[in-house]
Amino acid sequence: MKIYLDGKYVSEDEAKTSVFDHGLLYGDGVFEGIRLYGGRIFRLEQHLDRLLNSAKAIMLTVPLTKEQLVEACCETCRQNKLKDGYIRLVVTRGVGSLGLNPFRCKNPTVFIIADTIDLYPDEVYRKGLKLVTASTQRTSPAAVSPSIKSLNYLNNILAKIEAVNAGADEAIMLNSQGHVAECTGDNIFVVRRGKLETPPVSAGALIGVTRQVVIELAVKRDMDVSEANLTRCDVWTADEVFLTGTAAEIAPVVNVDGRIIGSGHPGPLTLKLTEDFRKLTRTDGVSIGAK
Ligand code: PXG
Repeated sequence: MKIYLDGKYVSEDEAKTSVFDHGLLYGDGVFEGIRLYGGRIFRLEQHLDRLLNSAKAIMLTVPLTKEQLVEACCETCRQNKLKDGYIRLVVTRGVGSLGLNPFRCKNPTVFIIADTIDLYPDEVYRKGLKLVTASTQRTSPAAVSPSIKSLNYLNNILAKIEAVNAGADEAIMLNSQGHVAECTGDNIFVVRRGKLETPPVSAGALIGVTRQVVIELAVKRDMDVSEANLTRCDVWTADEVFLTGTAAEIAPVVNVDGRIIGSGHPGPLTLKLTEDFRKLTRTDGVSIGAK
C-alpha cells in the first residue's frame, strides 16, 4: 500500500510520524473520512471544505490548497489502484515540544490513507441496528464545537465503549439538555408521522456530509424534513430511525434502549432513501482519473 505523507508516496513501513507530533501527544489535528465509489470520490468538495474550516477554527494552517488536496486524494487512490474504498485524510499540528503550545509546531503533518473499507455486514442493513443511550454526554458546543472534526475522539470513544459493553451496535449521545445530539460516528434521523427529523448543530451534531445528502434526497422525494430537538422518548416512539455516516451510509435502527422501533424492521422511508443514496453514489463524485 502507498500512503501519502507530507508530499511523498511511501510504503506502509515508511509511513511513520514522530512521537513528538502533537496529533499524537494531544489529539491536536483534524481529519476526514471520505468514500470512493467506482473510481469517483463522493462529495470530496464538501469533505475538504469541512476539513479546511475545522483547521481554520483551531488555527492550523493546512500546507496544501484545496486543489492540491483534491489531487493528493486522487493520486493516493490511483497509486493503490483503488476503485472502491475509504480515504482517511489527516492533518496534525506536527512535531513540537512537550508542552501544549501549538505554535511551537512549525510544520503540520499531512497524510492520506486510501484503503478498502470493512462494511457493516449485509445483515445489518437487512435487519437493522441496536442502539443504547450512552451516559457519556456529547462534548458541549461551549467547550469544543461539534463542527470541528478533530483528532480528539475520546468523548465518542467513551460512548462507543458503553455501546460495546451493552452488546449494542452504536450509542446515542445526548447533550447537557438531555436532547439527542448524534451517535459516536454517525448522525441520527427519526421518522414521525411521515416526517423526517434530525438534531440541529446547536444540539451537538456534526454537520455530516451524508446527513446533508439525505436531506437533499428527502427534499427531492417531497418528504418533509427538518432539524428538531429530540428527546430519547421521541426516538423510542418514532416510526423509523436510521443513522447516516460516510462509513455506515444509511443504516436502519430497529431497537433503542430495548424498545422496538416501528415494526421492528427497516422502515419504508429508510429503504427508499437507501435506494436513492446507492443510485447517487454510483453516478456522483470527482473522478480520480485512473490510468
Ligand atoms: N458524527 C460524528 C461525530 C462523526 O465523526 C459523522 C457524524 C458522520 O459524518 P459524515 O460526514 O461522514 O456523514 C461523523 C463522521 C470511520 C469514522 O472510521 C467515521 C466518522 C468518524 C470517525 C471515524 O468510519 N464519521
